[in-house]
Amino acid sequence: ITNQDVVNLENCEDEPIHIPGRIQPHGFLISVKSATDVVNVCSENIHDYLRFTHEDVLGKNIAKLFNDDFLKAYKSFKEDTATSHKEFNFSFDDTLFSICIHLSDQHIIIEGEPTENQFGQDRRLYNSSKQLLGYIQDTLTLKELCDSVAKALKEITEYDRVMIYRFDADYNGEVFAESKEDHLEPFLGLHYPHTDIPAQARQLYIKNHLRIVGDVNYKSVPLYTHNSSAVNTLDLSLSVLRSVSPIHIEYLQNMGVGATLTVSLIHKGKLWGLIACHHYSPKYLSQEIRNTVTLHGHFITSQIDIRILNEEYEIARKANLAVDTLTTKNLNFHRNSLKELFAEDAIIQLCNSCGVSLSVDGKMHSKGDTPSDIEVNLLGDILFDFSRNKHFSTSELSRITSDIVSIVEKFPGINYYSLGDEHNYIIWYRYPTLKEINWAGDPSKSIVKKEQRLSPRKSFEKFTESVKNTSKPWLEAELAASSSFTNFLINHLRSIRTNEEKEKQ
Ligand code: BLA
Repeated sequence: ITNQDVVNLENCEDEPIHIPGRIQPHGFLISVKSATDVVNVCSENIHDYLRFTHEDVLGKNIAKLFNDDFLKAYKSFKEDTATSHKEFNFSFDDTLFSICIHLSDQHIIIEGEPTENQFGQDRRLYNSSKQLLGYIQDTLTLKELCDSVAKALKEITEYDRVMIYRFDADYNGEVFAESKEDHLEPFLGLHYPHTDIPAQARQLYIKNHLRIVGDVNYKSVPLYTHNSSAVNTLDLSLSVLRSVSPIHIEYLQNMGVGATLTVSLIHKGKLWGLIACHHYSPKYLSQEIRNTVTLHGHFITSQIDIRILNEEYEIARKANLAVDTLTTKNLNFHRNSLKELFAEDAIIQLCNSCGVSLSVDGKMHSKGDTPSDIEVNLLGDILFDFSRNKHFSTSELSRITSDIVSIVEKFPGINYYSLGDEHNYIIWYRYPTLKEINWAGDPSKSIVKKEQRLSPRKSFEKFTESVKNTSKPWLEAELAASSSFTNFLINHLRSIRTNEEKEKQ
């Protein structure tokens, strides 16, 4: 990622996507001032759906526009301060609408989309949810669960492609699971740069969990206030019809997509990923199916911790076993006892390293594949300063130093603990894993500047990047094991020194 992109990225993030002043055309929107019940904003297309035009409704009290049944629902929403969102089906002039009401600052926003009475759908949705519980019991890893959910959602929603998209720590993403029509090329395993979904969009998706673009080629509908002047201050963050960013529309067009559905996967308050669905022609979804997709999203996120724990459990068990092998040895309190510890393979296995060096008062002990003693001494000094005499681990040593090229290249994984001062420390090492990342398009060209306007990339052609000089990351369980062994070592060294003091006297 170059500096040029960083400049552009800030611009991408500047787009105020929550106040577009426009909606998608597959429904109408009116906004009512909560204090007065007077309509102050209306979409231009309301006449496509209801008896009146936007001029008819603007400035009117809502009681003059709708029948008693509707007003009852409106009032109950207004009075129920615990609910910020209400959905129901309602008929106007024999047309059934799916209605969403929510609060936006001082406004009550009412959105309506024509919907069909889908008899028998309840049972179908119930069955699919029941199936989901089955998946939860039958699948072990998070990956397996996501595969099953993608498959189930493809059946329920009938989108051409359903993906579970997962973010890394920098919000680059990867298609983690996918279910698609056979004739489509797979996106599974492809990576997408963080610039594809700018920060303000990710922020919005934490508040509003579901978005639909019904027809990528739609013509957006303006919102008007009194005197038919355009409105671009009404906050549509929680609106279901919000018109999406034109830059994102261009992106979808470049991808050849016709309609999308996206559901946020939120874990511990952060955007963990997205359920991203593509269709290659326009597509709309009933409220019931949308809710089912959202429910599936919750299923996934509720399982993240449990699944990761399952996967790490086995690693933790082995690591603890290795630590036990070492700490339950019957050691004497002389320096030669360290040799005994270093005779055990467990000392490198406890955190799945390829080697370990221990410096005690400047004397080096090592096991497995390690740098030379001279190199370790240099590294020890660097890590002592960098860690401020504490603990430091990395899978990419080159991030903190390029001084010792041979170590940076051969042992990019470093797990360091100080044992009190610069002459006493332990370091575990890891080899590099040559990693290839397949990007959907060159990530350094993810933003194009065209006639002073920002544009997404045109090409999603596979671009392979080799990442060198990184090891596998150190897992929580491996760090816990090395930390616990280090504590044992600190106590053991203390006993040795006390013993030496005694023997001197
Ligand atoms: C939004 N970009 C998004 C969204 C996705 C992606 C999923 C959310 C849209 C939604 O929820 O409907 C990206 N879509 C993807 C990816 C895949 C996919 C990675 O299907 C993978 C298969 N986008 C750019 C550039 C800019 C940009 C350069 O590529 C800015 C200059 C902006 N993307 C952008 C904006 C949004 C967005 C502004 C918010 C759209 C909105 O909600 O209004």
